[in-house]
Amino acid sequence: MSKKFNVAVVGATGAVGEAILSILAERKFPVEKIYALAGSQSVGKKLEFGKRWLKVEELDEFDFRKVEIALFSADSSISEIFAPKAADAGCIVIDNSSQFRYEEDVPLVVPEVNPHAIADYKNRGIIANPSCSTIQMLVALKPIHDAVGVTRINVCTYQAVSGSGKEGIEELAMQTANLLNMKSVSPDLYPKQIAFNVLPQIDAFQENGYTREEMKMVLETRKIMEDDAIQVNPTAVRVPVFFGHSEALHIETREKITAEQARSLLSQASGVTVIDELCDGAYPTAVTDSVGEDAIFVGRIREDISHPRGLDMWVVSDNVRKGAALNSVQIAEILVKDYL
Ligand code: 3JN
Repeated sequence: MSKKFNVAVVGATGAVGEAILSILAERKFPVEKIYALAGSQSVGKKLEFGKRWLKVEELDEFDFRKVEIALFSADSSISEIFAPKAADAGCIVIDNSSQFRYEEDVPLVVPEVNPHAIADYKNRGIIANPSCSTIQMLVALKPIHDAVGVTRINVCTYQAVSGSGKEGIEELAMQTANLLNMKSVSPDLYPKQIAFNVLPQIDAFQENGYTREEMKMVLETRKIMEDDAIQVNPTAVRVPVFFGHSEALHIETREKITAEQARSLLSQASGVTVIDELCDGAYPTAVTDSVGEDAIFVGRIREDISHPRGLDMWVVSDNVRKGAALNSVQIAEILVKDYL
């Protein structure tokens, strides 16, 4: 019989935490015991795990010696304190926050792109999960980078409110309901009204004029692709969509690649589904194609008429699933298969 593992999910009551539990059950991850952990306000709540219900336990009081793997999907301030604690207790942490992503000895992994980096979990006992907007972009670009070298990426994102967790979903739902009922709204989580609007800001502004979300895409792309020469120029935008991030990518490559060649490469790539024909609606959209799916979807592949080695494409993905929960579970699957 194959080995089974004791697993903890930290931040289990959040949008990503709940998705991690459901994906672990759905993919039959070899779980012996599973613990759902969260802050004191959630203790005693019940969460679904396959056909069972788990009682939420308090993170602060949990003894990480009881588990071999911990999947964290909490604030970076929680990861900062508890991930090293868990690693010191001998547990391997897969962390969804930005806390450790840019530390040199912590691997930052997208299984379709750099699965070999998982081996470096031994350095600190921590593996970092990239941000959702980076994951879907790199799953689409890796096959092209391997074939012709991507030198520059201009990207504009259209990110769903679930990227901000349950509070983002609540804010869009409340504002939409209020406005449809002729009531006024005032922003709370987001800096401006999100319902029926588009906000060119995700996360805090940095000194260089970009936002933190945008700079995450720059730094993470170079680390995951293991190529410090890749130039990335992002604009990250919040849109009034509940689930599914979209991205318009405009890339420049070292050698010319035709749209047809790119379409063919991407059609064979792992984790990618291409929907791309020159007729109405023959492209993927976040809501109608990506939600609930493992793959990222690519369409609108075309040669850039303004650049001899430019290529454009449209990429959509379920941000809570492949952008966070599934990517973490895929890392855990490789970890137990190849390293434990
Ligand atoms: O807004 C999105 O669509 C993605 C947001 C991710 C996010 C939100 C708050 C804090 C992160 C992240 O994963 O980078 C963090 C963080 O850990 O810094």
